[in-house]
Formats: sequence, structure tokens, C-alpha cells
Amino acid sequence: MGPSFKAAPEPLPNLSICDPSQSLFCSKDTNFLGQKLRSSLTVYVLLALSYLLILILFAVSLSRVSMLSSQLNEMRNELKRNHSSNDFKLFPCGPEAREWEYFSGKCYYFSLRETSWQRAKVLCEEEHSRLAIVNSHAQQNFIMYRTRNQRFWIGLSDENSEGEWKWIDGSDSTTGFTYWKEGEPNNSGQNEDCAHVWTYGEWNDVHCTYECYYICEKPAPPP
Ligand SMILES: *[C@@H]1O[C@H](CO)[C@@H](O)[C@H](O)[C@H]1NC(C)=O
Ligand SMILES: *[C@@H]1O[C@H](CO)[C@@H](O)[C@H](O)[C@H]1NC(C)=O
Ligand SMILES: [Ca+2]
Ligand SMILES: [Ca+2]
Repeated sequence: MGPSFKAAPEPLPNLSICDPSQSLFCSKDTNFLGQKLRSSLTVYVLLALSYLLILILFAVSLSRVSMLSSQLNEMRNELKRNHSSNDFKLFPCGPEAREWEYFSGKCYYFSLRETSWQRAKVLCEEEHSRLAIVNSHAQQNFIMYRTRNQRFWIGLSDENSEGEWKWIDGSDSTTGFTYWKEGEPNNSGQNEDCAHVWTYGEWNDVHCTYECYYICEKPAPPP
């Protein structure tokens, strides 16, 4: 049996397809799998990198946009401030309240409808103002030119005590500026307790239920 054992030696398995210098996986199949795995790994890495890049780009552009928009906002605000300051030059009583007219630190509203003195008082209060108190020649002139001989209620009455004319803020009118028409107040019919401006802006007392236009007055808003 011995010599027969000396038959041709079995050839060594061909290892050439499994060159360890080329692959970690030493078989044709595993080598192929490894290559596939590696290439997909590369793809994943590349994908991840590109995602990262996109994310970074996105973040950068986002910050740019937010910076730009904040700058834009700032400009818009400045423009608005400029506009409003220009508007305030034209309308010191507020661009949103153009029916109020500015004179010497105060704002005046000259009503477009006529009503009783009491109702006029309430209407002015509803607009956070009061019936006008006239205590200077300048103010009297302004009102006179503005009322043009029409009857407008002012904040003056003697309804609490006959003959004691008081301004709506409680101040005594006899000690300060007055502009009564000659012969007024005459308490005609013992029943004239409210004052209005009339011809040439002169003051007259009349029934408080008489229907007149009215003048409201309030401090001008701060600039
Ligand atoms: C606002 O007005 C100021 C000067 O009053 C001017 O320098 C500035 O450019 C103006 N801004 C805009 C946005 O118009
Ligand atoms: C008294 O005032 C009223 C107006 O309120 C006027 O119509 C009347 O003529 C005046 N009376 C006199 C006597 O001046
Ligand atoms: Ca009276
Ligand atoms: Ca009178």
C-alpha cells in the first residue's frame, strides 16, 4: 500500500484569488461581498458628508437670511420712525387723529354736529378731552378764526351757582381772561347757565339745552 501512497501529490488549493494583500476576506465570495460592503460604506459616508454639507450650507444661509431680515426690519423701523416723525410735524395731534387741530401745545376738536352743553361735555370726555377752557388772547383768536361766527360750546357755566362762572376744571373765570360779548352774561329768562362763543368769537350765556357745536381740548401727545 506504501508506494501507492506515493501518488501524485494533491495540488494545493489555489490561493491566488485570495490574496491577503488585496483583501481582508480570503475567498472569492467574501472578497466580492467585502468590495460591495466597502463601496456602499463609501456611498454612505459620502451621503452623510453631503448631508452635513447641506446642513452647514443651510445653517449659514439661514443665519444670513435672518441677519438680512433683521437689517431690513431695522431699516423699515427707521423708515417708520422717519415717517411718523414727519407725520407728527404735519399732525402734532397724531397722524391717526387728523380731525384734532394743534394750537400752542394743545389739541382741539371742533365738532361737526350740534348738541346740548351737557351732552357735549360727555362727548369730549369720551375722547379723553374736555370742553375748551379759554384763558389767553392767543387761544381766543385761534378759536375765533376757527369757529367763524358759529355757536360753539366752551367749558364755562354758572349752573352750580347763578352768576358764578366757573371753568369745567373748577377754576374761577372772573379772575382770569374773559371775552364776554358786551351786555353778556345776561342770564336771559333767569335760565342761561352755559357759555358759547358766537359772533367774532365773543362769549354769550344761553340755555344749556340749546344745541351748539362744541370745542374739545386736550394736551398734545409728546413728540
Ligand atoms: C431717516 O432720517 C434720517 C435723518 O433724519 C436719515 O439720515 C436716514 O437716512 C433716514 N432713514 C431712512 C430709512 O429713510
Ligand atoms: C341776552 O342774551 C341773549 C342770548 O343769550 C340775547 O338773545 C338777548 O338779546 C340778550 N338780552 C339782552 C337784554 O341783552
Ligand atoms: Ca346763568
Ligand atoms: Ca345771554
